[in-house]
Amino acid sequence: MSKHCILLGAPVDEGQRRPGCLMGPAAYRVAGLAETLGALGHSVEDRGDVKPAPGRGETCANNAVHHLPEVIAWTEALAGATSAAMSDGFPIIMGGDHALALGSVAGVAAHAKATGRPLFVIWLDAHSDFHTLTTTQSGNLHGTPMAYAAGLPGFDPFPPFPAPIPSGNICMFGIRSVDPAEHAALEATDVEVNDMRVLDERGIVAPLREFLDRVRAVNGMLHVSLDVDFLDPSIAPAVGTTVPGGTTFREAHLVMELLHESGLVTSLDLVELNPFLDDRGRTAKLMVDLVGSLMGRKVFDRPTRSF
Ligand code: B3U
Ligand code: MN
Ligand code: MN
Repeated sequence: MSKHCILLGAPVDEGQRRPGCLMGPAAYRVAGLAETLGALGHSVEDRGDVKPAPGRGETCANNAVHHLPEVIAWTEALAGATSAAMSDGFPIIMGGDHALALGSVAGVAAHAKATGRPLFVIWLDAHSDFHTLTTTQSGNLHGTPMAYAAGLPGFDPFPPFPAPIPSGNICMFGIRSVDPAEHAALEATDVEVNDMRVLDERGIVAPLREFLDRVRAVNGMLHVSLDVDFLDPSIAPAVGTTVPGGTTFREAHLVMELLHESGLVTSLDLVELNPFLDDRGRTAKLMVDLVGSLMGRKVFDRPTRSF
């Protein structure tokens, strides 16, 4: 089924300390994201880069936190742009660091609330990004969006999250770096954390299919948040926080193909690409190829599994 894809540039760099993610949207355009989608039969509308309002000087008790006003301004701007795009088509948010998901997931949640459909999130990442403003020690707000979306307390200067996502609707894959405070917070929830141990033992297909079956059973909407560090750094070097032991090229494409086959995905974030660290554009190109698989590219048509 062809979709109307809406590209939103989100050159967010303030959620971490290694400048370069702000070049991400340009790199996706250069790597041919729009052309890839067009070749698959989708219509594409590039709405350009979202522009946040100036920061308003908000502060919080944790002195480690940096760029709080700027990230709040991004959150507001991206929530608005993403919920508008949800009404018009299939938003693809081109990051930008993962702090952009504070806004994109808020926008998706506002839209889902208006439609009355339950929202699910699949978090493809080495990290759980489950810190609050209180627990983060690095002060890097790209480590917080999943806790914000799950409605955890500790986000006071932020706009209240429009419709907190039940933690049982959140499923993480690729996880291999979790701080102690995130670990404790996750244990108190129903978030499904498929760390690399699970993937090594069970493979990626079974837990993914189980999750997709749960989404389908309640006619849910599914937001995909794809962090470059989900991938092993040997194939995706253009990321500030490399964590060894990530998913392989083949696992990542398989995840995207299964997500496509499910027909459930309604929005997508592409985050943490830092083109300054790339090797002749190979990470940007791999990310674009993965979007191709998510949006229907396949070598052969196969009879799909009856769910
Ligand atoms: N959990 C750590 C590390 C981290 C989270 N997300 C990324 N890195 N990319 C933190 O700083 O919150
Ligand atoms: Mn992340
Ligand atoms: Mn990460």
